[in-house]
Amino acid sequence: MQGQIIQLLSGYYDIAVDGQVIRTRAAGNLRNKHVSPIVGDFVEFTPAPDNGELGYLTSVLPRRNALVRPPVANVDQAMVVTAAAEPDFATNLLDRFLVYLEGQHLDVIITMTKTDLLDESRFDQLRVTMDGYERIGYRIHMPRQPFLAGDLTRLSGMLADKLTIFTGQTGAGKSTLLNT
Ligand SMILES: Nc1nc2c(ncn2[C@@H]2O[C@H](COP(=O)(O)OP(=O)(O)OP(=O)(O)O)[C@@H](O)[C@H]2O)c(=O)[nH]1
Ligand SMILES: [Mg+2]
Repeated sequence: MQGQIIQLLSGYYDIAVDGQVIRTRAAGNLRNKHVSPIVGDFVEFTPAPDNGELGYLTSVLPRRNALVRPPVANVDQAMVVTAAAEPDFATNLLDRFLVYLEGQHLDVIITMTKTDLLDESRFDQLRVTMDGYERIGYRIHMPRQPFLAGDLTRLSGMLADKLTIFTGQTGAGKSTLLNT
């Protein structure tokens, strides 16, 4: 059978197949091939027999791409989470993330968080800056207030059926956004 690894946990590989998650271990021959399966890998596995033992992951299919830190394969797109304030927005920091992701040939969505901390003039100023990024091809998510239902629906629409990584400076609001 084939599926996609969604989690690695102390030697176990959890594989998603048709909306189900199946826990497997690596087969011995896979270890000898020096292949380290990572999250996002499409793999072949032998399902568990009915005696309560786990199934075996037998091979890793070719990767479309692979990131190193954290290790994740077959990524469709990246969400760069960038704070409008606290920490202050800086184009050079955003650009560094974009350069790395362009090098990986990933589509990018830029999400601006913490816009509630801006007054109107600063918001308008940053909106002009982000319009520049939009003109060169980036999708921008920059709501005037964070976490309004309609904006979240639009955002989750952009994530549908895509393996998306979330990245951005510490404190930018990645966890808060994901949890919300
Ligand atoms: N005012 C405001 N605060 C926010 C918003 N989003 C996140 N925060 C706050 O910013 C702080 C950092 O948010 P996190 O979600 O932990 O940031 P992170 O990107 O996950 O950070 P790391 O896990 O360190 O990489 C927390 O105190 C959040 O409550 C927002 O839209 N507005
Ligand atoms: Mg976090």
